Amino acid sequence: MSDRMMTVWGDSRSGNCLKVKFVADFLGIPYRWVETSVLKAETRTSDFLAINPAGQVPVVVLPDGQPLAQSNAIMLFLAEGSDLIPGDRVDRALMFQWLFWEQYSHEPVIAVRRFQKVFLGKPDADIDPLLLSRGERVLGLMDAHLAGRSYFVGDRLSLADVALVAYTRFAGEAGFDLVRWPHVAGWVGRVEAALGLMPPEGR
Ligand SMILES: N[C@@H](CCC(=O)N[C@@H](CS)C(=O)NCC(=O)O)C(=O)O
Repeated sequence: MSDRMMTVWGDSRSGNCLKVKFVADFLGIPYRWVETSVLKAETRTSDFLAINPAGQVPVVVLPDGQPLAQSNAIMLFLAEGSDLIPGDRVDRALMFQWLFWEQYSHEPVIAVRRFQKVFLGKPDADIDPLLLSRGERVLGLMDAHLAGRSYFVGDRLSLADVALVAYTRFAGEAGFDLVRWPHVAGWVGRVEAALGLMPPEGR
């Protein structure tokens, strides 16, 4: 394997980590993947913390040895100059709008509820009920935005779609049946097809 290849430390059940894989695969960027389990606390070893002191995946190490963390920052780095970042200034700013919203309002609800249900095995009664009401609001907002358009920005695939699909495609595992949000369900299928992804098992 080439030394000039990027290394990705990621947990393949994490949407944040899969964002990096999706963009690298879509753009044909080579990488080696080091499976790093969050549940087994492999993000807490001294070797891992030397790469990312925040103790989180994903983190990549670029061919020159530079580490880079934060899924959306990694995607932006990988996709620079590609069609996944709109050339139009307003569309590009709208893509950023959705990327920031994904991190502040979407991921902390949909991903966290999925983590608690699937990975921690918590019964619904033990999960903060706000995660359910906030998740419904998040999906409602996305559904309204997607009514009459195919993608989030400029009617073409962009990093906004990749970031948002990463956990929305697992919304069922988080306890949100996408039948209630048909525009979101249609868009998930469209983005998965555009990225060449199979729907996750059980959906
Ligand atoms: N905002 C970060 C979030 C990263 C994150 O929360 N990673 C989780 C897995 S999805 C993690 O490594 N958790 C382990 C921990 O925080 O201890 C990103 O988008 O990369």
